Amino acid sequence: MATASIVPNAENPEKFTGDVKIGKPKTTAAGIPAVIFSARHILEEMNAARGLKALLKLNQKDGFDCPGCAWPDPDDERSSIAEYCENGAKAVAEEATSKKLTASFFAENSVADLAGLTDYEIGKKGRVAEPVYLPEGATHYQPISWDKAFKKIARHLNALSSPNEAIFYTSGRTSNEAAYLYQLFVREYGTNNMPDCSNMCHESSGVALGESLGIGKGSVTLDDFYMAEVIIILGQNPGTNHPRMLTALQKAKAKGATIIAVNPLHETGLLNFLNPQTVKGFLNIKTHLTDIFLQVKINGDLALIKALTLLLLQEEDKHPGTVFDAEFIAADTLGYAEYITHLRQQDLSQLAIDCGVPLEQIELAAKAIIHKKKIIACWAMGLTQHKNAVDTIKEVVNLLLLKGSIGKPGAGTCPVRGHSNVQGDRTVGIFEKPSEQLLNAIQKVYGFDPPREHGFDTVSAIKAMRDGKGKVFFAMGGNFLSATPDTEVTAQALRNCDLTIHVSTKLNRSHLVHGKEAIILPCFGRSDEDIINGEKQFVTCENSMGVIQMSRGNLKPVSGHLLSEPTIVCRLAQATLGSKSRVNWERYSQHYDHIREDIEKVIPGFNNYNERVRRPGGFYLPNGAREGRFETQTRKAHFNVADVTTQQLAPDECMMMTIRSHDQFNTTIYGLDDRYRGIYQERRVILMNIKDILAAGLQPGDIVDLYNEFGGTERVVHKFIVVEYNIPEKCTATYFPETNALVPLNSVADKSNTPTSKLVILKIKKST
Ligand SMILES: Nc1nc2c(c(=O)[nH]1)N[C@H]1C(S)=C(S)[C@@H](COP(=O)(O)OP(=O)(O)OC[C@H]3O[C@@H](n4cnc5c(=O)[nH]c(N)nc54)[C@H](O)[C@@H]3O)O[C@H]1N2
Ligand SMILES: Nc1nc2c(c(=O)[nH]1)N[C@H]1C(S)=C(S)[C@@H](COP(=O)(O)OP(=O)(O)OC[C@H]3O[C@@H](n4cnc5c(=O)[nH]c(N)nc54)[C@H](O)[C@@H]3O)O[C@H]1N2
Ligand code: SF4
Ligand SMILES: [Mo]
Repeated sequence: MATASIVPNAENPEKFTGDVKIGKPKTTAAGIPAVIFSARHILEEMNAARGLKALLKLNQKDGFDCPGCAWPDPDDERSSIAEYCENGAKAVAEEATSKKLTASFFAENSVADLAGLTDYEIGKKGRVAEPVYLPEGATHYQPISWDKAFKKIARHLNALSSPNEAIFYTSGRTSNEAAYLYQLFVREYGTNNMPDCSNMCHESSGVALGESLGIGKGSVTLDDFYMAEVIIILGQNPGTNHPRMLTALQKAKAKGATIIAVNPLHETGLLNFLNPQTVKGFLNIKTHLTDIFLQVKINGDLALIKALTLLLLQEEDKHPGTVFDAEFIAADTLGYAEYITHLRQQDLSQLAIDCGVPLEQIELAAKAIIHKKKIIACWAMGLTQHKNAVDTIKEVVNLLLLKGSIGKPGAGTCPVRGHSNVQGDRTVGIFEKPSEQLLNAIQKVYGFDPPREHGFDTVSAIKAMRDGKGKVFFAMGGNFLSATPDTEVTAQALRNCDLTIHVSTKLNRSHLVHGKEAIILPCFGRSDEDIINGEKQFVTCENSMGVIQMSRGNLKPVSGHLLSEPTIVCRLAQATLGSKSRVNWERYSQHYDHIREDIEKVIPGFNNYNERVRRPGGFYLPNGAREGRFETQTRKAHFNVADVTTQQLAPDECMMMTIRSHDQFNTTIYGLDDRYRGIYQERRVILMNIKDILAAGLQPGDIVDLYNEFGGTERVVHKFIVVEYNIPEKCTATYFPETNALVPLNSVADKSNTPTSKLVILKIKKST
């Protein structure tokens, strides 16, 4: 059986081609090329009829929710032919492919053979078409019936000395219905070990917003964008990761908003936009999006925001009552005086040095904000995946609070979520730290005692498996091995397990680095038609702005052996819990309306769920912060005081952020090009400032190895090509997941425990 070679190393996940082509970064996003690229991806994976059938229902009110990101659909006008972007089309192509992996594929290809492929090649293989099982010591996955698979898993789960030895991961594509049943099963089985992708994603936002504003979600709706005076976009690359956000920004600009972008890179999508769905776009008339671009150093954001609030304070001192919203601050917030005292101790020029942005530019940004009252702050992974992420996000909130820019139209917080239902999964109970309210509701409705002890999040789950405390690993979607930090450690952790199980649509590396035994359970994706007892079922999702909508796939599944995620959970629960269970799993599996009837009883905000979700466009969940109610313990919004910390670097060290290329969805690699950044045919690149390249005695095009020594352990990845790029000095960028092996498991954000994937200390040495 293959072992060591399976771990991504110099050759994996992406083989080093050495064949990089460097062009000029693009200055305009989308436009006609985007339309052409979408079509190409669709046609590579399926025939035109199937492709068209899928695209015509993508993001339509009677169609299915895009399996890409969590950006919301417009509440009102939707284009009837193309309410999606290039990356949405790629996500559909990836999922709705007509290629499939049957028993003969697994008989012909050993696990070791498959592990030798790149992630790109693995993704191109097609949908997993039937359940497969890898017995202990075997070299090939082999077919297994659904019944036998469930029995095997149940036997393992029931043999554990404690339910806390099992770990149940969730990725963010799972529907509300599946996620709700999954957490219910896991809790009735007896554990809160429910790590999810959110632990690596917006957990820091959840913690920061929960503590400061009383709700761990954003407060704005899409309409707020069109009323905003200023939109600040921090640590986010919407042109690639939330492309339809550009349409919202374009509309906001047309209505007079000023856009400020904060990013170490001049990301194309923040510069100019050609909307292929408008006449202007078609005629090549672009919209200039960002008015003020602040090129911060990696993790310079806390210092930058503080510099902005200090400049606002100076103006308020000069003209009292003209800058801050005194009435709002007095009525609705706590901690203002302490924050102002702290601010007065700050040194403006030091803050400018700390964030790496010239003071004149910060002053320009302050000027754009000073007399504005309707400000929206958007952010994503550039803020959340840092040691001080929670404090940085709270500093963004401080700015909004000073301006009274929360709880009113055109203003508020907008953490832009990643996976299409990551927010919904959390809403319906996927959380290793469940609230007492949730547990009490479960107890009341079902009559069993859910466990109260908090469970493992992603990082602690890896440690538990590494240390032999986690023995069965079950994943509802995702690609745990490649998405998590410290790849070698995670690989060993998974190998330590007795059994690893993945409910998946596509083959990925987590199926190839496995426990002693392993099972893959193939499921429907968003685009698949799901018919039970002759009736078409639908599921529901929550987007980044708290709208619950239905999603109904319309494509014939590639295989008759797939099950839906809700059905898989019901059958797993029946097999594992048997007659002990207090839940009527059979009823849930007969019609998803029954699941929603009970979600309504357990989760606040879902009243009349079945009726309201059938209305075109769905419904908004309640949101205190949006309505100006702060559901913190004090019933007030909280200012937060946090000092700026700067990274001390030795002369031969620099900082590395791991980012997404334009041709991937997380660990799914669609292609090897990063079109907007002008990098083609090779993912093993490191973007560096020319001064750093020369100071290290290197030249662009050199091949280097990357080292991290956090905690006294040496981590290394080999063969990366040095690319000269417009990035601040001492800052570098590489693609996720190739460099996850360098992200230390123990380097995490305070409070949220999110791996610090945007700041890894690096040493760079020429490859020998
Ligand atoms: N096509 C596509 N869409 C996606 C995804 C995908 O992989 N592909 N992934 C989905 C998921 S799960 C998520 S979470 C989102 C991710 O969406 P993003 O957060 O936009 O994704 P990243 O590539 O991680 O980009 C982070 C951005 O932050 C910047 N950055 C890094 N460090 C810092 C910093 O210290 N300060 C500041 N100000 N900026 C910084 C980087 O230059 C980059 O522009 O996208 C979702 N949508
Ligand atoms: N270094 C570094 N690491 C990171 C990040 C980073 O920026 N830098 N970002 C982090 C973030 S923000 C996130 S969200 C995580 C992502 O972590 P994950 O969510 O675990 O990873 P994905 O790559 O999104 O998972 C892709 C797999 O999900 C399965 N899948 C797709 N659709 C479905 C479906 O409908 N149902 C089921 N059951 N399975 C499906 C397919 O088999 C596919 O191979 O990665 C994190 N890791
Ligand atoms: S913006 Fe996101 S949700 Fe919308 S079509 Fe594109 S990938 Fe899909
Ligand atoms: Mo994410």
